Amino acid sequence: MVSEPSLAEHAYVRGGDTQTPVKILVVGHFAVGKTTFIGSISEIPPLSTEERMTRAGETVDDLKGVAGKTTTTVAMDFGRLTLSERVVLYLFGTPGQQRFLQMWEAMARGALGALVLVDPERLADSFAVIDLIEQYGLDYAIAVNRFDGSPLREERALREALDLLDDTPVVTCDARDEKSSAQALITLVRYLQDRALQEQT
Ligand SMILES: Nc1nc2c(ncn2[C@@H]2O[C@H](COP(=O)(O)OP(=O)(O)OP(=O)(O)O)[C@@H](O)[C@H]2O)c(=O)[nH]1
Ligand SMILES: [Mg+2]
Repeated sequence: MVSEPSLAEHAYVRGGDTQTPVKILVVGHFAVGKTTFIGSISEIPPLSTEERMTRAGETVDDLKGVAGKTTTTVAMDFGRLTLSERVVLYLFGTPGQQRFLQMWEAMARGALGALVLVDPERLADSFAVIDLIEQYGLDYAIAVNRFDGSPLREERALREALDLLDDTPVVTCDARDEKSSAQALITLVRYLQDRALQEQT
């Protein structure tokens, strides 16, 4: 089980301002848009560990619907987003494939919560990722990454399909769009703050 971080912990001083670094995981199944999301939003050049995919991977990673994809993240994505004078998000893009399981222990440590990117056309692919997040006891919000042409699924049906709790936030986003991605993160952070407050009372 991961240690219990809080928004008030690990405050550090920079340039006279007190800022709180908050570690957030951006997770999701293969090709759901994690690298795109962090790339669109990070205020520092995002660290990405992309490698060209080989034919050998075709049997492992399902390229249905993302045939133009030529690279995959082999370790993680990393980016930073200053949300306010007080809160700086450190974003860790974490692969959802089972073969990366051993990375989760390190990734989840100290994380305040997770944004789970979901492709509405591949909902079943998200089950394993959500199981992992719950296993690590992380609070999360769902961001439905709408690929062009994908039908807008009713939120209620999506909640049922993913077996979400009533208070788990669900937002729609376009991972390529900075504003839309920021909105998804703001929704997550507000939810995490509410959860932290609830735990205090
Ligand atoms: N049309 C559309 N394409 C998208 C969107 N988000 C991502 N893509 C494309 O989908 C493909 C996969 O995106 P990535 O960001 O590489 O996905 P990933 O989750 O990092 O993939 P892995 O690291 O390999 O698991 C890329 O070709 C993106 O350009 C979106 O919102 N709309
Ligand atoms: Mg990636």
